[in-house]
Amino acid sequence: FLSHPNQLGVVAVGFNGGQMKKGVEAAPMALIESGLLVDLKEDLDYEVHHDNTVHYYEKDIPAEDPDHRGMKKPRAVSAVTERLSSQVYNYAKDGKFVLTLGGDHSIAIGSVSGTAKAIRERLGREMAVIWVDAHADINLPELSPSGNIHGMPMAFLTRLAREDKRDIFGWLQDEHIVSTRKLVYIGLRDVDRGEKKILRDNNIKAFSMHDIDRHGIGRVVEMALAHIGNDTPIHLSFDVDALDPQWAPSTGTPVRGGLTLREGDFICECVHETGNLVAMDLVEVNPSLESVGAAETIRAGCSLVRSALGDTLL
Ligand code: 6HN
Ligand code: MN
Ligand code: MN
Ligand code: MN
Repeated sequence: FLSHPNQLGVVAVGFNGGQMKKGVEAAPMALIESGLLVDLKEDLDYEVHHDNTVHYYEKDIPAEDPDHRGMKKPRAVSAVTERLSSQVYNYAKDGKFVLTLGGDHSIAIGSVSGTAKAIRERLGREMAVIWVDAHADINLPELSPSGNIHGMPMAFLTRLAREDKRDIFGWLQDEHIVSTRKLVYIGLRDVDRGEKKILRDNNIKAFSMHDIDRHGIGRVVEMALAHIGNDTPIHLSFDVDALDPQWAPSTGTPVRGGLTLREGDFICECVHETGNLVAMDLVEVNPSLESVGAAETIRAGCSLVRSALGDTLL
């Protein structure tokens, strides 16, 4: 599905407004400084397109941003993701692979919508999303326990949550939307009550840690890919908190009992092997939390990205 499989567009998104902890905005710089893009160029032979900027979107963030329907910083998240959506779209419409480095997971409203629109226009197809996360991030604003928008991106992306105000996600159009049938979760273990009902009522495919314990990661990835079908473009949205805190302690909402780093890499490798991957997000690395684990978390993040971009041993 890529017209230039060796060309990679990178967007570095230094945004933390989808949740309350500072530090996650420093992740793109930390990932890049640890050599991620150089590795992709030199070891994996990608032609990397990057504006050599970490975007903080200061000019897009409004001074006044009162809560709306329980959402915190709704206009800031909306403005940043609207901008990001067109940055991602611009790479994806040329047939380049798009890598988005977050930032908290609210930014997926921008990255996923941008890819979805480009894939519709370029190929006339609906893309699938594989969401690897401890959390489902599909809270409706009214049912969210926290009001943090990083717990809601999939609700807006599927239109289960809707808002008409242009400056609060009203910019999301039909071409940005992902079907609930084309969404698959892997790694879930902390899903809110309202989210469980949404997953059930909409028949959304979800593989929890329980499923991984029961079937093994190999079988789970096979089932996830079978659900999507083998002729569908894929956007992989990887929240580093899907990994167990043993491997990725420096993240805002850690949950014990997660994936090993190898299981995370394995998911990425298998998705790469399909040949259908068109975009990836890596989000929720927060180098300022758990200072002892920051370097390890950054290394884990780099490893996941390299795996998704085809870094296999042989
Ligand atoms: N993330 N379900 C919780 C909430 O506040 O809605 C946690 C969300 C975490 C979001 O990790 O991207
Ligand atoms: Mn998430
Ligand atoms: Mn999460
Ligand atoms: Mn919870």
